[in-house]
Amino acid sequence: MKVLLVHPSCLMYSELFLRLEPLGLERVAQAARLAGHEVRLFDLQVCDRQDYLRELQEFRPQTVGFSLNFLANVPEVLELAKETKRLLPTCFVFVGGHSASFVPQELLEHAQGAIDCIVRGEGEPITPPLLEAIQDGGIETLPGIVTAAGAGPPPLMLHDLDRTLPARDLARRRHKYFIGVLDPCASIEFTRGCPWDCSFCSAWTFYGRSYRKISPEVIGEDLARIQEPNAFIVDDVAFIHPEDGMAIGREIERRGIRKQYYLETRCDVLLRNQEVFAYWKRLGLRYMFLGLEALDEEGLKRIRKRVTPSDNFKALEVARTMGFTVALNIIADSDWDEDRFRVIREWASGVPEIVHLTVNTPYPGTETWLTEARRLTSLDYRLFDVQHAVLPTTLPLKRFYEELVKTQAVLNRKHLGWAAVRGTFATASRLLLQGQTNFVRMLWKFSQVYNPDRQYGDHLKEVKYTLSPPPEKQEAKPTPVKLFVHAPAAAVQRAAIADVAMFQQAKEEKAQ
Ligand code: B12
Ligand code: SF4
Repeated sequence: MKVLLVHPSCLMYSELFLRLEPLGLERVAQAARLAGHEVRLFDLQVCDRQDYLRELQEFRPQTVGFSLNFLANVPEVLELAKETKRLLPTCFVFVGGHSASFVPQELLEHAQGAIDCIVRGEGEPITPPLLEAIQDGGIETLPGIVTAAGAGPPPLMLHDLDRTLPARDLARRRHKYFIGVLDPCASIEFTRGCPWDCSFCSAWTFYGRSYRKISPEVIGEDLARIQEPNAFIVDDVAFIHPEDGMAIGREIERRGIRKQYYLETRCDVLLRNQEVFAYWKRLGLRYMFLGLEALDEEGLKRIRKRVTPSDNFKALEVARTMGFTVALNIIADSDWDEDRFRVIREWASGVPEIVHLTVNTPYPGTETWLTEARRLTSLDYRLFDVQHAVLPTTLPLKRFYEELVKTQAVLNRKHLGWAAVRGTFATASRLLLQGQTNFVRMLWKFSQVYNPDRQYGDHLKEVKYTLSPPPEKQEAKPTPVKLFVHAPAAAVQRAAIADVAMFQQAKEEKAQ
């Protein structure tokens, strides 16, 4: 069967800082290919809509699968699905990915027949049986499949992550994927899931708070196939278990692989497993992203981050001493006033780290979706990208964006434009000579992307598709299982939760 797998275009964040290969889709593609299908991959982050329509005419796929990880891409995917059905009426259209898994019914309603089914949960185990059922019948009985006729059994969880290495060869224009100076940059997965349970996040609810690993040998094999000199490790929290980080590192050394790496982790994990991060520094780890989220104890407690401000600041010290370039995130609430923004701005100006600011956004699949007492001010999917305010702002909305962008601009002043050129002149010149322009282009784009008029103006756009609001009656604390896409094997989940308990205990012991 001819299968075309499609990733939608960039959101604000990826218009500027980075653009990464659609790793999940590449893994789904590989599963379909192993089952004998002819698969192509199309990424609208690096190709345009006209190219997509041409691809449809030329390849004439019998089935098209869209990846919908980001809620803000919903309207785009709905329009693409409709366009696809218009051009190829007999083509079977399906949609999978993180966000699609939390709002399957409403997507089918909006699509008015243009989407044949939604795939909830991990795509690798179910895509081959789905493609078979498209030909032979029985789609509605498959696990994780939702059609207009109803939902099949709960989704299957992949029990062996080693089996489907991503089909990287299917991604075109790979030179367009980058993050900062890591240009070009591939992506790689070491582990899947997160054992913590922060209330604003759906990474843990998607995987039922489980945590699974790819073996060091398979990671080594995958890395060895990567042509790019840089790799973005997509794990939610890298190196939770120090022994795994060491084993992967040894495999990389054994194979003589030399690359530069970027990863995301928690401050307490960095503090606890310093030797792993120091070892990885030697292996080429250069950048890390720490989800600080809040500077004060109360803010951290509210989102159940299970870390203290003092640990966060200690971790920053450790990362500085080790010589990493660190980016971190603070969540701005829509109730922030000028004073609050000023405090954050002053702090951001005084630290060497790259400080990102995102806006508190309740997403379907998060605990806050069910507990947030404030009513959403917009149900426009496109605004659910953590760069827009969808809760009532204390400041007038336009003023809120002015303060937000003024605070985000600290990053621009310190780390982009001429400030960046001074520190990276040799790298920038080398990249340009190699024909890699992503990094250099990024340096002067800030005001084009982050702009209060643009962000405010987005609220005034005509809304074609609206998100179903959260239930009227909010809950104090929903049972986690209510939020899960995957109900994990109890043993996997128990092991994951034990990890968090271990971190908690170590912290308490240290405090005594
Ligand atoms: C890596 C990552 C990124 C990468 C982008 C990767 C990419 N090109 O897609 C970067 C760093 C650029 C990024 C940016 C952002 N991200 Co992000 N990101 C992640 C992260 C940590 C891992 C995703 C990943 O690669 N996983 C590994 C692969 C193998 O899994 P996967 O992609 O989920 O695919 C599997 C399934 O979803 C499914 N599947 C996926 N597609 C399809 C398609 C079909 C047809 C089928 C059948 C199945 C299927 O099968 C795959 C294999 O099992 C997730 C958290 C998470 N754990 O999911 C957040 C996450 C997806 N990001 C999130 C957000 C908010 C953002 C930003 C908006 C943040 C910002 N600061 O602005 C931006 C937007 C970027 C954009 N689109 O332009 C939220 C999404 C919230 C939502 N509901 O919309 C998440 C869930 C994080 C969170 N804590 O809540 N992100
Ligand atoms: S630690 Fe990170 S990935 Fe895990 S639940 Fe919290 S925010 Fe989400």
